[in-house]
Amino acid sequence: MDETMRAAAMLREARHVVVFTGAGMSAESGVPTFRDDLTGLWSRYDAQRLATPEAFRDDPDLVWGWYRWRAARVRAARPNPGHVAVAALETRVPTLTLITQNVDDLHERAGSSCPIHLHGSLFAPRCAGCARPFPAELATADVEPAEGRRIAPPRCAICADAIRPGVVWFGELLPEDALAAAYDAATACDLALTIGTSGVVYPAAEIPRIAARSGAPVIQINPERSALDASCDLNLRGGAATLLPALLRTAWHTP
Ligand code: BV8
Ligand code: ZN
Repeated sequence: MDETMRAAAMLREARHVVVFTGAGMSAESGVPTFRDDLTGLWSRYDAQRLATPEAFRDDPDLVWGWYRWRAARVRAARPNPGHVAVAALETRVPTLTLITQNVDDLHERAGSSCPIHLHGSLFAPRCAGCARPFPAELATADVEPAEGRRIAPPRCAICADAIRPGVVWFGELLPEDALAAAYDAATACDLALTIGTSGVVYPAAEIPRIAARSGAPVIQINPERSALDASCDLNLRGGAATLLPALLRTAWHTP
């Protein structure tokens, strides 16, 4: 039986599936990944330098401009067939827990009901001082973002501190409730899919490894090798936008 057939059989039998996604999930929507050599933000900007509280403190306009540019790229993008397949999977398996490292909203726009965002969202700005949420539409009211353009962040109406992106930066703690829910699901599931992640950013990268340690088979979808290969029972080499729809078609003989 070929690997897709084996994966499809496991999917059909599963009662609680965890789907864990990374930047590669959105690559075929044209949203740059962090590490992919061709489009990886990491190679075009020093993402690890920009995605930190220190960078925002030292140069808020550069960092805010970068996130505004990324948010505009996501708004211009559309969910790809991989996102649509993940949303469709919700209606196919008894319980599905979607856990994403991504800060885009493409899972939601594809119809996934409640993704767990471990690293926050591009569309939930908040005050860097008092943490009050800031209306996303107000955060984009001024200049048009452009690659490399500095944009001064708006100020909080209550405490006058700078508005910051609602993402988790390197060196910042992940949202406690999201991480706890993700750990619980990874421990309880009987099958995990890890899709489009290099598996090197912690503690998120623990999720597929917790599923494996808890006895669930783990299936990876990634065109390249990743740090998760050794934890996976099946490594399906290919893009999410192609392999995920094929997997569902094989599992449920849908067109
Ligand atoms: C923290 C939001 C406590 C911002 C992001 C051990 C334990 C705990 C912490 C650490 C640790 N070791 C190191 C750390 C520190 C650090 C860390 O993990 N560093 C790494 C670089 C080693 N972790 C943290 O700082 C975390 N905080 O632990 O707090 C603490 C506090 C103080 C001191 C210590 C600990 C916070 C991490 C969150 C950072 N924020 N995002 C933003 O987006 O701007 S992470 C960011 O990078 C993304 O969100 C994403 O999650 C990550 C990149 O990972 P991937 O999603 O895997 O994407 P990547 O580009 O790497 O890979 C893409 C994959 O897709 C590739 O494999 C490619 O082959 C594949 N692909 C490409 N095309 C396709 C495809 N797959 C399928 N289909 C395709 N078409
Ligand atoms: Zn404030």
